[in-house]
Amino acid sequence: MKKQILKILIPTTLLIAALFVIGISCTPGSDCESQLWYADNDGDGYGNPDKMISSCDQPQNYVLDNTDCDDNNAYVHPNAREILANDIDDNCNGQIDEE
Ligand SMILES: [Ca+2]
Ligand SMILES: [Ca+2]
Ligand SMILES: [Ca+2]
Ligand SMILES: [Ca+2]
Repeated sequence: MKKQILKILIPTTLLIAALFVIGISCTPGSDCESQLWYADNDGDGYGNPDKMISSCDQPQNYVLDNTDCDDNNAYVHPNAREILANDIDDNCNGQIDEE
């Protein structure tokens, strides 16, 4: 009778132990919270809202910002000064060459 109990008990214990180990081995990923990174192609520090990836660590040439309206022009970003008469929305406010 005792042997039968052990026969059931041992595999159950092993199974629980195995699940515990699997659970522990999974946790290293949990202390890293993945976030969305946006491509900063022109290197002005402002990201392209159309080009994003999710990652824990900052990928090269990616930033957390997503407000660059022209990621091929480092002079165009939300903190840039509007340059008149260049037909470009330099400061990303949706208006071209406003005063
Ligand atoms: Ca940029
Ligand atoms: Ca830009
Ligand atoms: Ca503008
Ligand atoms: Ca302009």
